[in-house]
Amino acid sequence: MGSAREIDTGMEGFRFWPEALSASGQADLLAGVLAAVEQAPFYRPVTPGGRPFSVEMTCLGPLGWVSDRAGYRYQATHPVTGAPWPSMPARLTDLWRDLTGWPEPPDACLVNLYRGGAKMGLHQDLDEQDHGAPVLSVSLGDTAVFRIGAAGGGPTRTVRLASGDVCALTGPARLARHGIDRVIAGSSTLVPGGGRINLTLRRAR
Ligand code: MD6
Ligand code: FE
Repeated sequence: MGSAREIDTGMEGFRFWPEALSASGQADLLAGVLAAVEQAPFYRPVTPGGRPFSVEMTCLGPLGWVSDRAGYRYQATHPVTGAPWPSMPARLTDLWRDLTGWPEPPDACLVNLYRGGAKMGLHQDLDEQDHGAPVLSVSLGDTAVFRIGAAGGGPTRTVRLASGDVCALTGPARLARHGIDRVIAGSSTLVPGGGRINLTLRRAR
């Protein structure tokens, strides 16, 4: 992996690259993502229990993560349009290669949009086949208060994720519990219409 700051989360493997993307790098990446998303509009999924997420979602790449009454899974098509997910911008797959050093490219990128008080409850990323592969997270727009704690329970701590920050769950932290407590509205002007966009790159299969 590239050089990262190790944050004391009580477990090894949470890696943090503050300001990994310059202002122009953030703008270029966001433009690429928003262009792709024109073919795959944000939608609001529901949990298996039928509760709508406060976060809006879409995906890029061969596979996308979806949630509905039938459960959580990866699938090759957008659940609303039925079309294949658009491909990931090359700068995103380059970032994965440069920071994770993982020998295979990501095959799924979940795009989360936080607006108007949206947040995400504590969860583990468990739907991927190989939990040995890292998950890489790129933050764009408003700063988020990210909460993380060990898989088995115990204390959690928070880390602020600002626009251009990148973090990864690797090794023992790969199955950490994590979520977004809140997003600080108005802390960035990057995302048109305001809010935060988070990209998580994974190896789903
Ligand atoms: C978010 N992130 O930042 C939610 N998952 O909007 C995640 O759920 C996440 O940041 C796996 C690895 C890193 C993450
Ligand atoms: Fe997650």
